[in-house]
Amino acid sequence: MINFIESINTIAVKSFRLIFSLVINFAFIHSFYGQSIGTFSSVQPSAQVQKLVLPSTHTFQFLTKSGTLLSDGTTLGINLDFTGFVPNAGSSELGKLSISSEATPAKCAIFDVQYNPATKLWDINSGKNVSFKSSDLGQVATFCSGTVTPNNTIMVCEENITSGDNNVDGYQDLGWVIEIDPSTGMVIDHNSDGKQDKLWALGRHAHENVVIKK
Ligand SMILES: [Ca+2]
Ligand SMILES: [Ca+2]
Repeated sequence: MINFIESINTIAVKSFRLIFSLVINFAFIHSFYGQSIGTFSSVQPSAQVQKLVLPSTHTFQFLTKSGTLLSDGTTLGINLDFTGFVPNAGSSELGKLSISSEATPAKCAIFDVQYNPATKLWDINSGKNVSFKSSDLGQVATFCSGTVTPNNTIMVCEENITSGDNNVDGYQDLGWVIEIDPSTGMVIDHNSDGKQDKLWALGRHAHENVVIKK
């Protein structure tokens, strides 16, 4: 628990998990580059409510929501969780946005996004879900938080260690980290055998998140 005082606060932000099938304050992400994502004026203390309460220093732009039809004919998942922006060539105004779903089976959608300086709004395309090959990975479930790596990839974390080896590869299917290349929208094949991989070497447990130190 973090106790805030009524003043300017600076915090580290793990993820924005909004509880009503929702979406993303991408203005936060943009403000990350302009000033600081974690610096804000306190909101007034109140009872917990089922709505998004923003400090006066931040704005909100609706981008998408659970159930939205994507360009591949699938839909954006439920229980949206980790959201990662991968810049295009270092740009703070053009890149890929990944949105994970903490559900079973889990999903991760990749969108092209671009900031419009004239309107001060983000344009978002219709996106598509990453294809997780069940023959390679077995099941995928409950992507909790994750990270954007220094290599401009996305790591998603399974917070689920239910036993089972559906693809009979000798590995329990669930409880791993998975790395995705947002430029291709594909799970990375780390050993070049033509099959998608989970990151076995990071170990199997209920992964909440992953942090990479350069
Ligand atoms: Ca397996
Ligand atoms: Ca492989």
